[in-house]
Amino acid sequence: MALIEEIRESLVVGNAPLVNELTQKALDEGAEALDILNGGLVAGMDIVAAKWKAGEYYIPNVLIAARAMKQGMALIKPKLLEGDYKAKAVAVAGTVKGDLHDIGKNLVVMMMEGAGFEVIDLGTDVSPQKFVETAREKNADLIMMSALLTTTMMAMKDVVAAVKDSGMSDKVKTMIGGAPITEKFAEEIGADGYAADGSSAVEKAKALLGIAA
Ligand code: B1M
Repeated sequence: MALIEEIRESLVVGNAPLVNELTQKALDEGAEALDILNGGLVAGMDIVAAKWKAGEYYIPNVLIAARAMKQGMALIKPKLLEGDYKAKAVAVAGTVKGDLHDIGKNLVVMMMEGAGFEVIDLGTDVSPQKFVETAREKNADLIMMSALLTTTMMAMKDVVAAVKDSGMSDKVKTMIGGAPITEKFAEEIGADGYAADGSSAVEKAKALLGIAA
């Protein structure tokens, strides 16, 4: 099996040390960082996402694979930055103000990164101002909010309003998710999109930004 295919397969089974070793080997042998990214890491995460969607994989499988991907990414990132690699789009992600739950948000961030997006993760308890300021500073295309508490859901509305007030609505789309969130709630607060899980978040982000699947 070619080295890049081996990276992909090792990622699918979540073998982070092997992904690390094979990625380094591929770089040492002169493989292009972009080929490792697309053919190995992103392709591997695509398989993981499909397995998750099909119910073959559970959350721990996804987290373990995503961790393996992060290790490979850390090795190739400096090479990518030397070249003219451009992420599919830039997203700013965070759990909204008052909410400290981040397991689901981290999972979504990893899936987005695995799909080739650059994600600036602001962590938890993020204020509307912080979302907006960061989106402006990083010239982001998308703001991604997570909430797990019924008491913090409404903070999403404040972020949507802050984006509107900032005059960036044409440039920055908003997407929301989390256990208590629904499509209907997204419509009610004027968010551009809603996704139920990590793989649908990737699909929705691509659809909102007009990126080919
Ligand atoms: Co809390 N908690 N918690 N908690 N906690 C819940 C959410 C709760 C439902 C438990 C319960 O009572 N049955 C309840 C909320 C009730 C409500 O609001 N109706 C609750 C409560 C009440 C609280 C506290 C208030 C408890 C207290 O202190 N009295 C407190 C609040 C703290 C705060 O945030 N200010 C609290 C604290 C905590 C811990 C710190 C102990 C811990 C969080 C640790 C952490 O995240 N680092 C915790 C946990 C772990 C949970 C449960 C058990 C699990 C949540 C989780 O991680 N799920 C949860 C009960 C439950 O859900 N069964 C509960 C797994 C995760 C992968 O799923 O986050 O839904 P989820 O993410 C999914 C999707 O929702 C989606 O994709 C993910 C992958 O499928 N998704 C997005 C998420 N974000 C998205 C964004 C997108 C798209 C999709 O686009 C932008």
